[in-house]
Amino acid sequence: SKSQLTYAARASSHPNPLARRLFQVAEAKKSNVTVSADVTTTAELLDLADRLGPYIAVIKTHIDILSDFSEATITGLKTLAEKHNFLIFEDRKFIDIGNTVQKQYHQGTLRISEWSHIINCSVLPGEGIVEALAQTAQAPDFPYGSDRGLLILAEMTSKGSLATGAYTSASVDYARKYPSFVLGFVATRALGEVESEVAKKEDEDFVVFTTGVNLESKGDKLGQQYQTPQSAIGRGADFIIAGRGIYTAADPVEAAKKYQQQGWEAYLARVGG
Ligand code: 6AU
Repeated sequence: SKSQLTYAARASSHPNPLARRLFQVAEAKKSNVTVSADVTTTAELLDLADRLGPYIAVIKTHIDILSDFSEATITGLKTLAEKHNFLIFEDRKFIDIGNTVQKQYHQGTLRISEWSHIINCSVLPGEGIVEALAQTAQAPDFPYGSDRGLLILAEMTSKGSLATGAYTSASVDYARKYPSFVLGFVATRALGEVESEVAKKEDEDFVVFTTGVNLESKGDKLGQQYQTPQSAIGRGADFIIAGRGIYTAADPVEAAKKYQQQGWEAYLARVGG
């Protein structure tokens, strides 16, 4: 599968411009780390983004947990993304009928389409959610061009997750049906071999983001389950997402460097480098 190839090779061959950019950033910065910056004020978010920026490929936000979201949040994030060459992933997990998610994505208070390169959705509502988000992002008058993409939440890391079986298969089906907008998956493993109603194309190259990555802990009191960067990348993760393992560490910069180094070594081992 494509996970044996280097990020540079995948960057040069991938049909999706945003996936190409993602792999280029990873290669340039030698980082496959996404930091999940789950802090609750704009000042903390921008401070983390600036300090961790050099060591990460992507920053993942939960913009609706900020107590003071404003224009300054958007401007700050965009400026730091350019300064440090990282992409922004808003973890909004859209999960509704097409008409609603289009408005949540492209209008509304949070203006997600304006600043977030990557979004994610659940396929619980069915294929229509993917179709609706793709339609918005690929409309001729959409202002942000091909610089936007979707990850399908195909599995979850929480104990007792119901995102399994037919749900995960449907995630793969829809990714294959909308390859110009779907970058890949949030999942705990590569999904290329999952049973799917849609035939696999030979050059298929979905990007796998794996969350629930932590070097110090096996889980939390609310059902989160962790694995290490090595295990995640061994199972097929292309990008590892770490939140509390980094931002609650005594020294978040040192922690980010440690995840960067371990994530990169695991990637090199996988591609035989
Ligand atoms: O490292 P943590 O546990 O502090 O944070 C994990 C982050 C959180 C979750 O909302 C998110 O990853 N997450 C997701 C995502 C990214 O969609 C899916 C999932 O199954 N589990 C999970 O923890 O911001």
